[in-house]
Order: sequence, then C-alpha cells, then structure tokens
Amino acid sequence: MRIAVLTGAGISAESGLATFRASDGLWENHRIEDVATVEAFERDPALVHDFYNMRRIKAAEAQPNAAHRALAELARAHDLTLITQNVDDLHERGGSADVIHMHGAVASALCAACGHRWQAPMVMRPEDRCPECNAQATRPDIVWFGEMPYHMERIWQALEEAELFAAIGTSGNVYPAAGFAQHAARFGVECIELNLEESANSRDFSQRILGPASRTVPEWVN
Ligand code: BV8
Repeated sequence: MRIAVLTGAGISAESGLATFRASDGLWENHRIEDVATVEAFERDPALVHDFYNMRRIKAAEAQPNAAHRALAELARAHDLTLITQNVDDLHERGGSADVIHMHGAVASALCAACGHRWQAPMVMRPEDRCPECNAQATRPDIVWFGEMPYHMERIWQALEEAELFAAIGTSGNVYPAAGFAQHAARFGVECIELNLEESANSRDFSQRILGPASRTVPEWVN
C-alpha cells in the first residue's frame, strides 16, 4: 500500500527533544520570531547560531525511540513516503533511509552565497566561511518562517498518490504542512492522526489514535 506519513516534534518528544508547543511557543526560552526567521538571522546571527548549535548538540545526544523504529519497519512492508517537519536526524538513526526534511536539517549547513551544503560542525559561528566559495555567508540549513519549504513537488505528489496519509506528533499549526490532510482528502486519500492530544486540524482526519507515539506508532504499524 502507498502510505504518506508526516511527522512533527511530538515523535521526538520521548527522545527528550523539546517540542515547540509544550514550551508555550517558546523554544528553549526564545520566541520563534527571534530565532526562526531570516530577519532574526540578519539581526543577530550569533544568537540564531547559538539556538541551532544547542539544538544540534541536543539532537546528537538524543536517541531514536520506538516510534522512529516502527516507521523504518513500515517502509519494509509498504511503499512509504516519510515527510518530517523535524530538523533532527532521529528518523535516519532509527533506520529510515529516505527521509524528506521539508524544514531542513540541523546537521546540515548551507552557504547563502553559493548554495553549497555540507555536514555542519557541531558549533557554527557567524565568522565561518563556506568550504566551497569561502564567502562568510554560512547559515543553518533550516527553512525559517517566510521561506519556502524544501521538496514540495515531491511531497504534493506523494500526498495525491497515497492510499493512506498519517500525521504523527504534530500540532497542525504551521503551514503548508498543516494543510496536507485537507489536500490529500481532496484526492480521496484516507487521513489518520496519531497524536498525544487533539490538534488544531483534527477535524481533517477520519480517525484519531491518541497517546504517546512510542506506544501508538508501533501498535499502528503492527
Ligand atoms: C511558507 C524549522 C511561503 C525551524 C520550522 C497560511 C496560513 C497561515 C500562516 C501561513 C500560511 N502559509 C504560510 C504561513 C506562514 C507560516 C506559518 O504557517 N505560520 C504559522 C505560525 C501560522 N509558514 C511558513 O512561513 C512556511 N513557509 O509557507 O512559505 C512561501 C511561498 C512562496 C515563496 C516563499 C515562501 C515555513 C514554515 C517553516 C518554519 N520552520 N522549522 C526550526 O525547527 O527551528 S517550523 C517548526 O515548527 C517545525 O518544523 C514544525 O513545523 C513546527 C512545530 O510544529 P510541530 O512539529 O507540530 O510541533 P509542536 O510542538 O507544535 O506540536 C507537537 C505535537 O506533538 C503536539 O500536538 C503534541 O500534542 C504532540 N506530542 C507531544 N508529545 C507527544 C506528542 N505526540 C505523540 N507522542 C508524544 N510523546
């Protein structure tokens, strides 16, 4: 069966990584607009680098949980397209091979001058230079608010061609991801939600499985 899955911060919560929502819109004591926008980076690159340096270190210390591993197992039995809003690499370390990071990845660095991408050092600084063009224009390879998410053509096609769409551990607050269930439903795709609690777009789903992902995802997969 063709399955499209979207994951959010909730799938990594039991691995110890902070979700946006649980901290009342404050991410590690920062307001989102102070750290996750191009304007924020232009205003204070050191602050934004520090924010992502801390998340890169925490992601490296975290371990994938049973939900990450269950999705890797799902891919062995079905034609799975795994889309994540998360910038950590727990899906890959949980065994998933082809993960679509629509909001980027904290382990990746990007040169704003030439577009070169490379494995980010654990700590990035504003004075770092691009290994390709030597410009002092390095940034975290993250999609900030107001920027176009990555791989959208492939995502829309997967949502339209799936037989089943499952959203896991996402509060349904950030677009375009929050509109994926409505988009898929227009193509006759069955949409289910696995979350700790009702989300902002729960009405877009025909079935809801409530509970912690480390329990609900393995049960759903098996
Ligand atoms: C764009 C990287 C256009 C940064 C992120 C339409 C309407 C309104 C607004 C907009 C719109 N279209 C665009 C916008 C603006 C904006 C937006 O949506 N704003 C919101 C706030 C209203 N969207 C954008 O700017 C996007 N860009 O649309 O570009 C464009 C068009 C043309 C050309 C150029 C541009 C880009 C958005 C990407 C922002 N970057 N991430 C970083 O990570 O630091 S967003 C970031 O926040 C995450 O990636 C994720 O997407 C979001 C957090 O959401 P969740 O993952 O859902 O996490 P959250 O904490 O909210 O929820 C966790 C859930 O898990 C909860 O429900 C909880 O109950 C559950 N949970 C907790 N524990 C568990 C659990 N579930 C299971 N088990 C558990 N144990």
